[in-house]
Amino acid sequence: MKLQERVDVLVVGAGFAGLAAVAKILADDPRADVVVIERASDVGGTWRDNTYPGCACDVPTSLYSFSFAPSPEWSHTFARQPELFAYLRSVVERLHLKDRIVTNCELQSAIWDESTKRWTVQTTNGATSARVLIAATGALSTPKIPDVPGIDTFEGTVFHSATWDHEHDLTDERVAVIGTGASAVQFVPEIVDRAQRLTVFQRTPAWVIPRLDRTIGRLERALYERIPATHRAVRAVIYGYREAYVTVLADNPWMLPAVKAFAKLNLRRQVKNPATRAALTPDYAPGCKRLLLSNDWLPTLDRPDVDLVTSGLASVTENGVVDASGRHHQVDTIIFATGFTPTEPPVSHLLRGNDGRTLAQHWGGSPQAHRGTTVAGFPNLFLMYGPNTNLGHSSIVYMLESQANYLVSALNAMKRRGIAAVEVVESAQRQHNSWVDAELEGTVWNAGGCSSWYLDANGRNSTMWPTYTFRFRSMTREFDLANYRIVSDAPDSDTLDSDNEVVSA
Ligand code: N01
Repeated sequence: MKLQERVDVLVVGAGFAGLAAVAKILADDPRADVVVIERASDVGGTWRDNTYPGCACDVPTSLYSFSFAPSPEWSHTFARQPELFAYLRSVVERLHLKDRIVTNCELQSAIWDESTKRWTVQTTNGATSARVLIAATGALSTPKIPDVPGIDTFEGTVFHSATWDHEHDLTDERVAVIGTGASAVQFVPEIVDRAQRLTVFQRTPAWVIPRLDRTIGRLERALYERIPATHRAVRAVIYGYREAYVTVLADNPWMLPAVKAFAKLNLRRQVKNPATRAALTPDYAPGCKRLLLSNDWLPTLDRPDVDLVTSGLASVTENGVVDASGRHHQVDTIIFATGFTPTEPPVSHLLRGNDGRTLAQHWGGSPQAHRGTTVAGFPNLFLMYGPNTNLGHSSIVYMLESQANYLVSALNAMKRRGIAAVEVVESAQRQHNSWVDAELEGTVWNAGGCSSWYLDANGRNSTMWPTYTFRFRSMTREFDLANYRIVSDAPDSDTLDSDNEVVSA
């Protein structure tokens, strides 16, 4: 499909976030003029790109899927990547979204034009003009590879977990894995039998608890298909149980020692070598970094053919890696499982607001938005998975659907009132972020005693949603027009009067 020169609503990205947005817009108004651009050749976002061995969701799939597109087909309670990718493609088919998506089309820049009240957008497929821009580019889509001295001299193979090199055979190789986060715990147990020797570089140990995964049998799937209410009931139970995590992680951190005792028991049961066990014991509260779910990560690190290096990665040579104690480890392949850049999203460098500055310049290293979605200075811009919408306990899909409700409500408010554009007022944005900061105070994500990617360059937690997800759902149910500067179709901006009516400036 070709990108048209003018569109009412332009969505950037066709992963969970972009598909939630376009599906909800079209459900509300099937004739809406909405187009999605996607830089890759297919939809799926993170579930298209992350194909490393063992890649799976660590949130139960009944919850980690669209409420408006349930699938009775899941083979496991924690779905594997191929199934999630297939699911997103099936949603596109089911909801007839294909004609709305332009693939192989990457956003290059989007500049707000105050005179036309529209976004001027450049892409790899040409230019377009959009009244409303929805950035659904994902928070965990740009792999982060640390700048290790000597990395360019390495003569073996190097790749990141999110861009797995499937052409490369690890059989009988000496492999170094850098990082021990949510991705590493999934693929290391999958490759350990193939490699001759594995050297895992751990900077900070993580708390690990069992993954209660099971296959979903034919009968259960048939039940979900014939009586969808049963599937909805399961989803509701999982939702409630996951929300209960907040009671501990945010509201009652005094209960965390119980979680710690449980995780320690798990560690003692799975790792026999006392030195390895000591190296794998975190010194911060569980939940401060993402709690990892795995049944085979810890036993893998206890194997004699696996080295756990905790002194840190100092440099890379042409045939190996040097740890901080100066020891050289000869390896054939280095796999970086070093995560992403959520607090410095690349899209923030591509969007310019009404003062000509980029979103990254506005943020100065500390992303902030109103209700995680709109930003002062950026009229008619909606961020999916924006600042402070990430979760440590439940499904991001729930948050994305909430944001999609909010933007649909905004589009309707604009249509009803004949408004060309809305821009959140700075004081409302500030108030929201003060509230977020206050709620985060004392939670495990701020006060758990670790350094995590939830904290940005300025030390602010600009990543996590601080409380129950239903509070976000209620906050995003209705568009709060009173918190916005209204821009009418007239050439000059208008402001609100006390009754929230449009008045020409
Ligand atoms: O990345 P991470 P990930 N030298 O940032 C280490 C989501 N996810 O790809 O802890 C040495 O968690 C770093 O060490 P430290 C999920 O939200 C979801 O594993 O910073 N090491 C850490 O051990 C998750 O949180 C699913 O000290 C370095 C690791 O690399 C997010 O993706 C599944 C280093 C990075 O861990 C990212 O997970 C998988 C350096 N210079 C992932 N820099 C779901 O199922 C970093 N590290 C939904």
